[in-house]
Amino acid sequence: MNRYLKQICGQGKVLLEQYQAEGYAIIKGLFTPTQLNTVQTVLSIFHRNWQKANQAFYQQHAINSAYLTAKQHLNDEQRLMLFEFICSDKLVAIAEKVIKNPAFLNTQLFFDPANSEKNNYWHRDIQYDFSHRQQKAMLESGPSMPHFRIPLTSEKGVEVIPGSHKRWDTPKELEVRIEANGKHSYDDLPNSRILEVERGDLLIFSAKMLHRGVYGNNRFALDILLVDDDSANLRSVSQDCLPDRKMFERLANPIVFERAMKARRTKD
Ligand SMILES: O=C(O)CCC(=O)C(=O)O
Repeated sequence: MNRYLKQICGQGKVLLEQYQAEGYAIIKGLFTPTQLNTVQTVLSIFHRNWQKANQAFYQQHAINSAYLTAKQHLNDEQRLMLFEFICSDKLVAIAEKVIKNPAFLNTQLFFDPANSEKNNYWHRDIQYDFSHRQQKAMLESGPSMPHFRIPLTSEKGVEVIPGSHKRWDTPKELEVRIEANGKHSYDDLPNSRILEVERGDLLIFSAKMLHRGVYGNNRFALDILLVDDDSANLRSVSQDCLPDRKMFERLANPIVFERAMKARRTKD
């Protein structure tokens, strides 16, 4: 572990406290240019192939893609590079500060919409699968759902409502988020904070909180989704997105993927 990482991990309590209190934390200059160059090469190949396969969706709606480690758009050598990065000592040491036993859930790639008319939108990631009652319960307890965002360009980042990962919406926030009473989900909200990030930084934010993307600066950011190994969400991880057995010996911390495999095996 290098000196900087030791120092960050030594500040693990501070990191955890900020993440728990505000729903996000930024670690400046964590990644070296060499690490990022390797990842960027693979992400660019993925993005080109994904765009070709999803032209209409990309042109009209998309702001992100997912399942980067699957076999559809990358060969095994390229996938291995992503797996190596995902379970590198650096990321895992930091993930362990905010999650007890980190397990791999998914990856996403965020970019600027090709459609310049596309507005950003306030949301919580839990709103798509759960009722309001269930969402409220998940905000009171339940897994924290961190995204580990690695920006490949300096970008305007994500706009968040600090603290909203553990409380329900104010009446105004709810109207905007669900577009009630003539409000739009892109309307500005009070008490928001824009989390600008630079290449080299790591942003950790809870996807349970009220947030929206801030488009521009040709953003290109990898989100790694890790969850605690007892999360029910792990049952949805596709085998196709996990490393093959023979790749395991090349990985620094294969346990992150092994936990996901174990959860899949016990799903029935
Ligand atoms: O960067 C964005 O577009 C927002 C991020 C987001 O919506 C998400 O991670 O759920």
